[in-house]
Amino acid sequence: MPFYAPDWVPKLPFDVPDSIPINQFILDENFGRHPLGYSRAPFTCGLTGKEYSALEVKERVEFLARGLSKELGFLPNQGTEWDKVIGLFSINTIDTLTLAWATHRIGGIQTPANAAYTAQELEHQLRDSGAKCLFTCLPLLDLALQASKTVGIPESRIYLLNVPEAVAGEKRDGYKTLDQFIAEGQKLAKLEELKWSKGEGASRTAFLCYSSGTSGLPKGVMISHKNVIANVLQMRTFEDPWRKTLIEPGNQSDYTENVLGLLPLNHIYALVVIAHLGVYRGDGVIILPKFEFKSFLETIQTYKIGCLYLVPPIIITMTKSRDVVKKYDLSSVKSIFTGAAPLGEETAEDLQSMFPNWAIRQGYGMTESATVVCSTVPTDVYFGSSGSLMPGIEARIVTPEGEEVTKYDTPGELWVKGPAVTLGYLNNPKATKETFVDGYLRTGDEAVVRKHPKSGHEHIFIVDRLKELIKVKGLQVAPAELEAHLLTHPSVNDCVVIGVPSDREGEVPKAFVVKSPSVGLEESDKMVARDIARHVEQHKAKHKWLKGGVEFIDVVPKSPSGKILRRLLRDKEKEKRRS
Ligand code: 4UU
Repeated sequence: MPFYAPDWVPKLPFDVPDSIPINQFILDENFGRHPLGYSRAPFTCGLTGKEYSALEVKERVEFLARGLSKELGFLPNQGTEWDKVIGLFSINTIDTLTLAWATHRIGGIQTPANAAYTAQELEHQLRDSGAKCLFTCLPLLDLALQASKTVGIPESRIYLLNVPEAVAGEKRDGYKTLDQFIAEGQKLAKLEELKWSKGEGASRTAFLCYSSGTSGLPKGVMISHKNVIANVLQMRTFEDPWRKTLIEPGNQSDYTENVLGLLPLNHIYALVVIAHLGVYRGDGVIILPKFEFKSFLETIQTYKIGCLYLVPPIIITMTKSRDVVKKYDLSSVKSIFTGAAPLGEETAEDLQSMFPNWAIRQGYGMTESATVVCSTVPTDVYFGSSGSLMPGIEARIVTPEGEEVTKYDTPGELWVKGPAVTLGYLNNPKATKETFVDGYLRTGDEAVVRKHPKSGHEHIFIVDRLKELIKVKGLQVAPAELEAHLLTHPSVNDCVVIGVPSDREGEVPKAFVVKSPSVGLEESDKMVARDIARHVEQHKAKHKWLKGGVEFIDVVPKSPSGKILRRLLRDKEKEKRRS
């Protein structure tokens, strides 16, 4: 028995367009977008105040597309999108989406990498995606050069996005900037429009974001133009009815507001929800390149931000620093939205006690479902819940035995179907087949449906994770990736990595290691553990470090078929923490 969006959620106002690129949907007023001339500046830098109006963004996208086309020889109607993959490795900037949309304008793909990556991690994505060039920024230039050299992207194809001086560091000449592309593009002839037949928007990849899915190494998730357009339309339709009620009557801005653009734009949450949905709706996205508590609070105050898009660790920082938070005027905030990892009920209550007027909302989504599957609404608050399904989504809860759950409060794996479910993993038919089944995405998350005690509405609760994935501050850490890396250390004979609870970060990775016989008796466990942890620190992004520790075991518990029994270790660890 599948379930759907509840009755109070409006139906989608029109069929999801499937023959246009994302940039056209987001920036063209024909598709129900807020009139360009009247909306807020889509992107404003929270540090410098520099902004581009909607009309400027539209123009810059067009000029940048011309410049890119000339430099790289990428023509809108020539070749496939796989010949035109453009890498992005940057902190958030006010140009990040201009670059994505210009890439789409010429029928290309953007593959955005996590700005916290090491050169080695970036290298994996660049090689796997077949990126032909890389846009980066000054603070990350050296890492970008290192990675691109190894994969054969020439230095002449490394380009720079502008970042505020405060975070840029030393100036470096010799790399073409996004503004130079735009200046050149201004002098070039108009490009041909993309000529797509019906359905092409549903089959052509627009973004290639990396996710490890239910197991294994990070894989390229093929996100189509239609996927992003669909989710923007779903969220807008879902949110509009009550969002209008949050805005004061008579407000000329027509229920648009400033929203916080702090979360990394390479990650699906910020990419689709903050940037695409925000700009489509006419909101102003206030971009911050990194999290720094005081500048975060100052930015909310200065730009009178109405909606804060957050992840649980930032909320915890706020609730644990009441005195600092109180010094700022955050009265502009009407709602906060959190996702990417579970928000504990107690934390939600703490935050609510600090700000009784704020609507605290939670959303649940995945890279593979690009993006939001369900979310709560301010009119039906239920802490711990991930809310109701978006319009157009069909969901099932399935037990490990393959039976469909029909009762409340009974756990099973959440399966979802809908227009934003992505095309699968690049070059990985096996993983695609396992995860995308009969049009459904198997989320690897365990869910239950509960009835709201007062309203009686059905709510989805994500209660556990069945897949291997670890979420640190909402960011993905793939155990298989760390395990493969640990095995390259001479002291490691076998190992398994699991996530253990952390107050601040949600979860952190912990390694269970079977020592190699070559480890000398004179070496203390502490020294060996330290050395193993350092091996990770030298090669992996900070959120992957073994903050949960290294514990030595005699043997990795495995099933008769050789499958690692992670659950056994997780349960043991939970027990240990309880006692
Ligand atoms: C418990 O994290 C994301 C997407 C986050 C997102 C998207 C739309 C949040 C709010 C929103 O509206 O994507 P990935 O691919 O990095 O990680 C996906 C995994 C899920 O499978 C689940 O295990 O992250 C976990 N997750 C959550 N878990 C995501 N949101 C939640 C949540 N509660 N609210």
